[in-house]
Amino acid sequence: MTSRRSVLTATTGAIGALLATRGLASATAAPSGGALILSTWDFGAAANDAAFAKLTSGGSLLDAVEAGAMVPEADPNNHSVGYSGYPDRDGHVTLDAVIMDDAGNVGAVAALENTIHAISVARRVMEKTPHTLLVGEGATRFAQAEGFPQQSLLTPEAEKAWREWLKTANYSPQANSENRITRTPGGALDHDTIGLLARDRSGRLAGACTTSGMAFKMRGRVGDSPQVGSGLYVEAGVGGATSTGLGEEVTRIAGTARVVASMRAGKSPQAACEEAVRHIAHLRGDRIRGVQVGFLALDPHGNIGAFCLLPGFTYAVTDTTGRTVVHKGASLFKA
Ligand code: SD4
Repeated sequence: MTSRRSVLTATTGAIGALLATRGLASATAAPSGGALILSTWDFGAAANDAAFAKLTSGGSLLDAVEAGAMVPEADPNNHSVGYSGYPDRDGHVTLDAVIMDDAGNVGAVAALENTIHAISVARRVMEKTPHTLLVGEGATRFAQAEGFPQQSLLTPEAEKAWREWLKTANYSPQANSENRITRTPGGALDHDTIGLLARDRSGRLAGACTTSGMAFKMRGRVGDSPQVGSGLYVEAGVGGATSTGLGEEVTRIAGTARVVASMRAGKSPQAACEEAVRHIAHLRGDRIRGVQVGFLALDPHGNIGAFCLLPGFTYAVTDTTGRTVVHKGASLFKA
């Protein structure tokens, strides 16, 4: 179902000035009801299919979101999740991931090296340690000790792009690189994150988020993705949310915790995503010109929300029959 409508009704202050110069997008309403699996970007479709297959073959919600996240992690053509991710500026591929169910069980890794399936290491952190997040060398050693296969994640293609980038070392993240085919080191290929939310027929929820973060990031940089309440948040009886885009802008507002808090207070998933995006614009004004951030949300009934700063964000929705459709996210700004 599509309907044209205005996203914002009243605007004031910094955001009002921004909108005056940049124009406000008309929105396409997110489809509502009946969604079982929801994930970021075009490549989310294949991940949703894997998650759906796992759910319908008797897997748990955690099994499903893990299986979904593993698809782009293993894809050598996806240059910023898992294997073949673009490295940091020192040439190291480092991965961030989080997995969470709606009972507050959560595990995460940040700056993990040498293991393709960061999401599975995150799950192992959740299941086998008293902690919620392991980082850097500690995360890498934990994965090794747990028997995860160790290998270099830097492919010749990603190394070539990094060496090309080193010539200018110009760091300028570009919006919507996730869906672009032509990619420029330091620009277009700088991030591809999958955030995935799933629900079962009884309304229980779980989510996963995995990425290699921004290409050519500073060594040690961790974005929103592995941080509970930024890249992912899930709460029983309320809903779940995940994010993509420039992680710093999500982290500074604890974006997905905010979306779920709005849902807890009675907002629909769509209204909750819009509120969070609007809040970033209000806080950051001109500093988020050209920056993309997108949120997805799912409630226990299968109602979804999707909203972003700039046009170009896409997301994949799988319904209870297993049919998957990729939609364009409505955006706050026209450009
Ligand atoms: C990050 N949010 O590390 C991630 C990047 C991303 O699609 O979402 N890319 O900032």
